[in-house]
Amino acid sequence: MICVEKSVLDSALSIFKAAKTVVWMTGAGMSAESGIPTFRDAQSGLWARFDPQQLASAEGYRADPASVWSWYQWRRRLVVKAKPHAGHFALAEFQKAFGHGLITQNVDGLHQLAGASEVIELHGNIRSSSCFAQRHPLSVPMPDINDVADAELLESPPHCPLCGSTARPDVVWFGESLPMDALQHAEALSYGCDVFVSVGTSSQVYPAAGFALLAKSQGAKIIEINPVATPLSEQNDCAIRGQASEVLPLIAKRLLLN
Ligand code: BV8
Repeated sequence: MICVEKSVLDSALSIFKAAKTVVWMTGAGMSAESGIPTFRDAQSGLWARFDPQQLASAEGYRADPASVWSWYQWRRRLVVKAKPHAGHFALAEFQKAFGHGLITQNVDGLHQLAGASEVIELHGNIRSSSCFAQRHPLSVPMPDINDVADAELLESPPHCPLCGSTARPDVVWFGESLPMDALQHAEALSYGCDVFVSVGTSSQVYPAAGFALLAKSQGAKIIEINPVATPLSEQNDCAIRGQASEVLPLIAKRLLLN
């Protein structure tokens, strides 16, 4: 339990209360407390046992489709078990009550499960699949909720009935371009906001990590919610060193009830 200093919270709240347009951008740290490992946290992160940069790439898939597909099936089992936490619900409330923008790097769909309607998914969504060669949509059901999430389980990807190519998740891999609509929508929101809040991201993956800098370049205030500092921290107007599931409801209590 990380206690947020009252002075820091008050400073963030005064920024929110003076704001006209607020944009939130979340990363893997937003889903950590829902049981989905982050990419970088040493003790449980995806990097700890695998090299996501290798596995989350077309080269990695070409080299070994079964291992990459199995890694995603392991992650899909964690996603199917994951529930949104109080932080996800708080962001959905900010969207409903104040029209705040919501951009996510996450592929787990937890923001939508918490009731957020307009979610800009920069890196796609692990819940849907398509074929590697032609991107024909494939319906590959999410694993059963009782499936054991076994990272060692090796399974072959299903084949596309149209072209015979094998299945891949509908996420954006390293070296792949982000969906143009998501990119343009995120750019427009970042360009036009006067407060940009970064939640649970190490701010190391681009172009996502660039949106806070774009907002800053237009005069927006930057708030960072993360237990630790990141490369973005030197741009912060306010850093709340805490966990998403604790900090966001604290802000919601003060913003929504006043
Ligand atoms: C592209 C889907 C171009 C897959 C992911 C400059 C410009 C453009 C590109 C680049 C560039 N420099 C380098 C690149 C290449 C690359 C890149 O950024 N590499 C990095 C490693 C340097 N970018 C790309 O390849 C992008 N593509 O630009 O294409 C192009 C142009 C033309 C033609 C062809 C290509 C594509 C990047 C998208 C990759 N896909 N995800 C999948 O999920 O399998 S990225 C993936 O990693 C996640 O989606 C996420 O975005 C990223 C991990 O970052 P975080 O979310 O920040 O997570 P992380 O674990 O790092 O940090 C968690 C944080 O949470 C920590 O700070 C921790 O302290 C905090 N935390 C922990 N617990 C909590 C918490 N915070 C709050 N509460 C808690 N409880």
